[in-house]
Amino acid sequence: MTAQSRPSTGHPDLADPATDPFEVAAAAAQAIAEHTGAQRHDVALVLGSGWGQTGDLVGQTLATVDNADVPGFARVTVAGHSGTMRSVAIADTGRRALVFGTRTHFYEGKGVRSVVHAVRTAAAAGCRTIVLTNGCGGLNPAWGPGTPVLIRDHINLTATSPVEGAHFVDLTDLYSPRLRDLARGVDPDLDEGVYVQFRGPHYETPAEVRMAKALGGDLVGMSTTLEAIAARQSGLEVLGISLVTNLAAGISDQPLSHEEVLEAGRAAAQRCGRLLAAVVASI
Ligand code: 8IG
Repeated sequence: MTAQSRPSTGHPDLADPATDPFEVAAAAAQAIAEHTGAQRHDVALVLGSGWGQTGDLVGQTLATVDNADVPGFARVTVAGHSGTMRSVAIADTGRRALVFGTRTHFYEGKGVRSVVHAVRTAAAAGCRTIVLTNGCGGLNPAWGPGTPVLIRDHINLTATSPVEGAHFVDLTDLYSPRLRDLARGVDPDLDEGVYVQFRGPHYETPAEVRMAKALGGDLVGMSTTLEAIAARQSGLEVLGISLVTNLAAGISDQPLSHEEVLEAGRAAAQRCGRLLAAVVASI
C-alpha cells in the first residue's frame, strides 16, 4: 500500500466491501463532536475550487479538525484545498456550520464511498442542509470567470452512483427550489443552470462541451453530482452553487489552466463569501 491509500491507523477502510459506510460516517461524526466540542452541527458546507476563502465570512471558526483525525477521510489534497474541516458559529444564530475545506473527487480513484463520505458524515453529525460548492467551466459566454451560478439540476456522466443496493432514490427537485429562492433573495442577479459532471481529471474537448450543451447542460465540472445524490439519500436538503472559473473548452479560444481557476476564486471571494454567509444565516 502507498502512503496515500493507507487508511489512518485504527480507522476503518471505506474501500472494504464489508465495511458499512454509514457506520464509518457515524464514527466520523462522533470524532467531530469530540474534536469540536459541538454535539451536533446544523448546516454543512463543502468548499470547492475557488471557494477556499469564502468560509471565513460565514462566521467565527470555533474549531479546526485535521481530516486525518476523522475516520474515513483521506489526507491527500489538491492545490487550492486544505485538508481540514471547521466548526463555524453561524453569525447571531447560535447554530453551527460544519465546513469541509476539501473534497475527495471521483477522479482520484478512491471509490464513490470516499467521494460522499463528507456528506454522510454531515448527516450523521445532525446537519439537515448541505451547501455544495464547486469551481466549473461555463457554457454561457455571458458568465465570465468569477460568476456564481445556482445549480438547478444535474446530469451525472460518471456512470456510477453512491447508492448501494436496491434503494430507488427520488431525485426530483434534488437541488431545493426553496434554497434557490432563498439564495436569489440574497443575490437577485444569480442565474441558474444544469451542472454536468464528467469524470475528469482532464478537461473536456470542445466536442464534449458541445455534447454537454446538446444534452441540456450549462456548466461542466468534476464533482458535486454524486455528493448531491448521497445527500438526498441521507435526507439532506441540498443547495448547489457553481463558481464559473473558466469558459468551457471551445467556448472561448483561451486554453484552460488551474491557475485561472484559483485567480477567479480570488476575484469572486467577496461576492461568493457574502452570498454563502447570508444564505447560511437564513437557512
Ligand atoms: I475549475 O472546464 C473547473 N473544473 N470538467 N471542466 C470540468 N471541470 C472543471 C472545469 C471545466 N473548470
